[in-house]
Amino acid sequence: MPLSPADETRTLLAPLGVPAPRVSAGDLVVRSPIDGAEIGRVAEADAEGVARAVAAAEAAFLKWRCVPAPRRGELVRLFGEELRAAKADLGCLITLECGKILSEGLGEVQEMIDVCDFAVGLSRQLYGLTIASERPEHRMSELWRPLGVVGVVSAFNFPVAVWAWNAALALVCGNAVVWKPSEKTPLTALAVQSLFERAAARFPDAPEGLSQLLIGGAAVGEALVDDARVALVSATGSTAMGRKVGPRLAARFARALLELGGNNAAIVRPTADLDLTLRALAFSAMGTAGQRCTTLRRLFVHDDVYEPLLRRLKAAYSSVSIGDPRAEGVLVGPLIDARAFDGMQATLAKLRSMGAIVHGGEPVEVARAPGGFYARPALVEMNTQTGPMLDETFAPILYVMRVADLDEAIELNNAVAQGLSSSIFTNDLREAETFLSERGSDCGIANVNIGPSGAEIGGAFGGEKETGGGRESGSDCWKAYMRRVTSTVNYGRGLPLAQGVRFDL
Ligand code: UN1
Repeated sequence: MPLSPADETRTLLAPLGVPAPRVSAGDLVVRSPIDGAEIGRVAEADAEGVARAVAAAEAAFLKWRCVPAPRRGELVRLFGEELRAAKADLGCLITLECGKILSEGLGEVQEMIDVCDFAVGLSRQLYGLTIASERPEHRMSELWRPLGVVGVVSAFNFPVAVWAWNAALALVCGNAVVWKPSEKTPLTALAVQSLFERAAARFPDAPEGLSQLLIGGAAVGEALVDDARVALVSATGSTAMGRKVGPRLAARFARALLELGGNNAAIVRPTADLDLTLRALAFSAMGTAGQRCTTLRRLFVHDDVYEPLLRRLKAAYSSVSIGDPRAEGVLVGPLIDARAFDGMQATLAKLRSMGAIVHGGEPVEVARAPGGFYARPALVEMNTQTGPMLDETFAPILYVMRVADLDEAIELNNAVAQGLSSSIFTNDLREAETFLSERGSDCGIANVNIGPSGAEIGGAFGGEKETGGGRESGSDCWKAYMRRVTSTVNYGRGLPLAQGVRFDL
């Protein structure tokens, strides 16, 4: 019989460097979604605590910015080593605190390790351009300089990887980081902060206070967002949260990097490999119990393959194993809390009242998990894209519609307010390329023959429209964490002016 989540959490925190007193006092009660039982209590930061953390981060930044970037990379390399050593424990703690299955918990730590490796390489590649000057004996170039204090607000569903995308890059770029994790997942954040401190202790060039952790709810996030010393806030969460954060940052001309809601679709065409498609759809729609921002929520299937695909999807949905996410063979764990569960049930009730055909979605009893909120993922047959299908319900609900025409399917893919991720399943080159073309998907991520979720760290991650427009992780996303200086040097004796302007005294 497995340990209770509370007992297992206790065994993991000490090796991860979180002392018991740190998680046994405070007003914020932390519960495992596995059984709803309390797994810790932590103190929340107050306004003064936020100000202190930002001041400490700023002091660290002033020193850190002068450490050469490849040396900064060395700290991130050491942090990656700590993560490798702690992968099993940290992966398990993620599972206990946010309820994703163990393989996904471990995958999340792997994502952190991967982004550390990426950032280490990047620390030697923060390249600027040399630009042809129009003036003789002048040299124009671009210099990339550290930005300052970077705030990171992260969500419960990727409690630590999304912080790592931001922190690893921000650190090699010469910044200090202040992190406000979701109030639902403070324990994994404490563990990661302690692993970071272990790495920093092994690295003499790391100033005190380079990474700060602030536990708390919206008030703490607001104080961070409003602090004039924070140059950039990278925030992941709902569109509603982004609507508050974006304007506040704009009001003080700070940078915003927003990763908000997704309402991701897939298009299935007649030539699709249905075995592959089914597996991809199942992972994207049911994985993480439908609680990824890249979760597949809408499916547009060609008439030729609609019946066989729906039959196989229904079979997969009714047989998928739901339960304790630590157990072998379980693919769908709990929803994060009662609110998420009620939200799912309310959406399904509304869909039924609209006449949609709902398969699954019912509550599931799980042994020894009295306070956990488990539900069978739901498949919903729709005739038109309307009602809740236009919104992101953060739960495993997959809408399925028959759509024969590719242009119409692309139009439907694009006809929602969100623009994060999208996929097409086809073996027809013309269809695949049309989907990726300028008249194709309008999302930040567009895939062929893989689902919309489970992105690698090497690409830029993010999306358009109500998804917020931010890009994190790979490609050239590092530029968001640096300030660009355009520099012109005159190494001649004359003073030619640009555009041929004469200004002779
Ligand atoms: C998120 O759900 O907030 O593409 C991030 C994916 C992951 C990241 C998701 N690599 O599913």
